[in-house]
Amino acid sequence: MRVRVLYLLVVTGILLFTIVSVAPVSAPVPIEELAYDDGTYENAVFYIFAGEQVAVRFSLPAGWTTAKILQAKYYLWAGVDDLVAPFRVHIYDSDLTTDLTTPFIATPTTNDTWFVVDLTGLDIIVSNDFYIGIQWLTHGSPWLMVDEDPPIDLRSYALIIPNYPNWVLVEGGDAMIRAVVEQVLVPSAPEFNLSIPVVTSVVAAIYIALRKRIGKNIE
Ligand SMILES: [Ca+2]
Repeated sequence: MRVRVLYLLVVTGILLFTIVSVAPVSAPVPIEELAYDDGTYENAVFYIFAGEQVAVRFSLPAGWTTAKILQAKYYLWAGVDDLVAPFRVHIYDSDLTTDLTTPFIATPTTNDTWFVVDLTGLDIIVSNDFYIGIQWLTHGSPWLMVDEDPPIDLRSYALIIPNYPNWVLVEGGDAMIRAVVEQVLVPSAPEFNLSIPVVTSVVAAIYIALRKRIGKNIE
């Protein structure tokens, strides 16, 4: 009986060793900042009325099928009013209509630089293009800066009420909104090789030795 128990323990050890030894090593999850501006502004969206919006369309990096949106980044300026007023954050699906999360108000804490909105806790998962938008709550503030250097990526849209009640493409520049995304990797099924033909460890060596002893006992 003692030999059988010992045999069982050793076999269990071998299986665990095998599973651990073939388990895939987890690689760092890729994170990328999606940007269509060059980081310097030449113009701005300003004197916008409350309720109006600007949004930028983002595409996932090549080879990515799914991603989690970690941050929305807005390059804002206080402008002549010396005020960087709160605004409403919109994350839209690829139809530029469906909210991927309930719109919420963000209060900028910076001026003339990137204001980062943390989205990690909202668990926004996308598998297609998406939009990040700003909806003004205060007339004229904040200013959203615009990159007018070529190339113009034609990804910026504006909803200017009442002149343009539908979204229109902004052709003169790239609104300075960026997205930080993390790739969502679909785990592949681990491949276990349970045939252990080669003695590659101390445990395996003990196993072989015990098999010999057990064989002798049986004989
Ligand atoms: Ca520029």
